[in-house]
This record gives sequence, structure tokens and C-alpha cells, in this order.
Amino acid sequence: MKQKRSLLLFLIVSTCLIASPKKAIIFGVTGQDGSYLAEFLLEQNYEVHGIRRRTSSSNMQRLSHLTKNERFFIHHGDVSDISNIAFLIKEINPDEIYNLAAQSNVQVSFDTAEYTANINALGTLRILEAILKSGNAKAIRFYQASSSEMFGKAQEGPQSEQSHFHPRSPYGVAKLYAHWITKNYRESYNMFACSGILFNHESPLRGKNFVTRKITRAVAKIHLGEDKILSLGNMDVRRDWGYAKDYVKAMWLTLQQDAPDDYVIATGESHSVREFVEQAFQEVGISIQWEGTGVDEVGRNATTGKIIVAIDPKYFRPAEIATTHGDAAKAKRVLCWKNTTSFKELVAIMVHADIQNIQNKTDKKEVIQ
Ligand code: NAP
Ligand code: G4F
Repeated sequence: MKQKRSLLLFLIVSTCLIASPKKAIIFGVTGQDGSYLAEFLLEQNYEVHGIRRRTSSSNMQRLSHLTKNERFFIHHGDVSDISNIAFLIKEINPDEIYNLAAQSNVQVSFDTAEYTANINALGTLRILEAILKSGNAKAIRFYQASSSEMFGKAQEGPQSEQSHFHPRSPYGVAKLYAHWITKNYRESYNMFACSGILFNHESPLRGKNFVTRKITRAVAKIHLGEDKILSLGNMDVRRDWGYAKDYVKAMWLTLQQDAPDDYVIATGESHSVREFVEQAFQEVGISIQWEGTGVDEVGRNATTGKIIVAIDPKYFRPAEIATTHGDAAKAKRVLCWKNTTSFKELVAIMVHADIQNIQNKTDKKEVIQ
């Protein structure tokens, strides 16, 4: 009798669990991380509600493989519109909210400083306010996409959660506001609000105007005879580059802890843009020979002597970050998170994906900034 009752209880509990998956909202679902995070959460059996802003041409390319999933829903929305955000949160009643929405290009932020602040800084405030006033603030867990750009002109390296902030761009400054307001709502209202301070992370889904993807696309095109020269800005800057697929897992782990907190996510290795270029060309069997200095520097194909890399000062920034280098010890210890992809593997994944994209004609033409 007792056994039958426990079996019944077990069946009821498991049916409830199967019947009601956790619900997540992703602001910024159409971006690189949004796509990988949506995929990851669907694999964890979540019901995923992606918020897509209205654009004149489609921004759904990174989600085409997910749209048939019956637990995946797309809603129109924009983090500049608080009534829209409040409505979505009330309607969906999520367990978790991931704010990945941003004007995420550092160089563009110098030209659109006010817009960048509105979306990246105030957008975060709007979501926090909407959660606070939803009547369900204690039940909703919030993740903010903070950035290593906040460390900027770092005084120490590698940078951890304790490091000093000195952002070097309107983007970095806006992200710092979002980071502090998230912490402030956690401390003021006891909300489960966390930030992941993520260092650069890349993938075949990376926007085409970020340096890694710009390089891998150009290498693929030069290899296939569709392009001749790759033009770049400062090649001596160094970045701590990881693989986006590894990093979205850290976002989810951050919200599964007993207490809210902030975590640095990084590989702990730093490489220059120049090394990225060399490694990417190596993948297609080309060695580079560097010649000249400053804006006159060029990279030649060591076998043919042809110039395949050149400098264009238009890619230099008004203020630059020389090196980023992260210390993810806390995330490793508390979240049990680990980076699984080496620099060499990352470059290889991206170069070969771009070769395939171009061969299959799935690489749409786009102006590169
Ligand atoms: P991304 O590819 O540029 O994606 C940004 C997303 O935000 C896109 O879905 C974009 O929509 C959306 N968005 C822009 N403005 C919006 C608005 N007003 N309302 C709603 N959505 C809006 O960036 P990502 O590389 O995936 O990065 C995700 C987040 O992490 C960003 O907040 C970024 O700043 C931050 N971050 C990234 C890195 C990195 O290395 N990737 C490192 C640290 C932090 P559209 O598709 O319509 O443009
Ligand atoms: O690829 P990037 O444009 O990325 P950046 O500025 O580091 O920002 C990215 O990572 C941040 C994490 O710290 C994110 F928060 C942010 O949203 C974004 O995802 O540039 C990397 C470096 C820069 O120092 C830049 O000056 O590459 C240098 N670079 C040299 N030539 C170039 C180029 N960057 C771009 N985009 N294009 C070039 O031709």
C-alpha cells in the first residue's frame, strides 16, 4: 500500500515536471550568443521565448534551425520600450531572463554613443524595473551580459571579479552602468540578478564586422580565389578569445546557483590579432611573411610573394584596449565551468565553417565595417 502511494506520488511529480518545463526569456535572441543559448536551453528542456526587434530585413538567420521547435517562441520587442518589456514579462511569466540585447560593436559605439547608452545601459535598467514591478520579482532570475570591455585600460592582469574598471569606449561605459545597476537591484531589492563578465567569444555565428570573423571570412575567400586582400586596423592588440558555445553554458550555470553573484568567464590565454591572422592562414596552408612597419606594414603569401594583408587606418579606434586577459578561477570553482576549446581549435572551426558557407553560397554579401 505504502509502496503504491510512493509510486503514485513519484508519477504525479514526474508528470508535473514533464508538463511544465522552465520558461526563459532571451532578449537579443537573434545574435550570436542568443542563438547558442536558445539551442542550449531547448536541449535542457526549457520553453524558450526569444525577443526579436523589428528590422527592415530579416534578423532570423541564426535561428532558422530552431523555429520548428514547439518549445521555441518568438515575440517582437525592444529594450528601448519599457511597456513592451513589462507586457512580455507579465504575459510569459518566466523563471529566467537573459539580457543579451545590445549595440555590441565597440567601434560603432564611438559614432553612436547616446544610442549605445540607451540600449546597453538603460535597456538593462528597463528590464530590471519591469521585473521589480511585475509582482513576481522574487521568482525571476536575471542574467546580464557584462563585458571585459569594462576593465578597459586594466591596471593588472589577468582580470578577475576584483579588478578595477576603466572602460575605454562608450560601449564599455554603458556596459559598466548596466553591470552596476544589476548589482544595485540585487542589493537593494534582494533580486536574483547576476552578471557574467565575459571576455571575447567567437564562433561561425559571430557578426561579420568583428575582427575574428572578418579574418576567417577573408581567409576563406582568398583561399577560394574570391578575394585578394584582408585590410585590418591595429594587429598588435591582444584578446582573450573563447568559443561562444562554451560561454553560453556559463550564463545558464550562473542562474542555477543557490545565491546570485557575478563571474568572469575567460580562457586565461591572450593572443594578438596578428597571431589570429597567421593561424587562420595556416589552416589553408598559407604562411605569412610580414614586411614594413606601422600603417605601411603588409603581409605577403610566403610562397607566391603576393600581398594578402594590409593596414587601413580607418579601423583604428579613438581609444584602444591593448590586452585583455581573464581569470575565470571563480567560475571554475563555483560553477564548475570550463573552457573546452583551444585558440587553435577555435580558429579552425571558424575558417572551415566560412569555407563551407562560401562554397554552399550561404554566406550573404555584406559591407564590412
Ligand atoms: P550580437 O551578435 O551583436 O547580438 C546582439 C543582440 O542584441 C542581437 O540579437 C540584436 O538584434 C539585439 N539587439 C540590439 N539592439 C536591440 C534592441 N534595441 N532591443 C532588443 N534587442 C536588441 O552580440 P553577441 O556577441 O551575441 O553578444 C551578446 C551580448 O553579450 C551583448 O550584450 C554583448 O554586448 C555581450 N558581450 C559579448 C561578448 C562577445 O565577445 N561576443 C563579450 C562580452 C559581452 P539584431 O539581430 O536585430 O541586431
Ligand atoms: O573584434 P572586435 O571588434 O572586438 P572587441 O572590440 O574586443 O569587442 C568585442 O568583445 C567585447 C568583449 O570584451 C564585447 F563586449 C563586445 O561586444 C565585442 O563583442 O575587435 C577586437 C580587436 C580590437 O582591439 C580592434 O581594434 O581587434 C582590433 N582590430 C584590428 N583590426 C579590429 C580590426 N577590429 C575590427 N572589428 N575590425 C578590424 O578591421
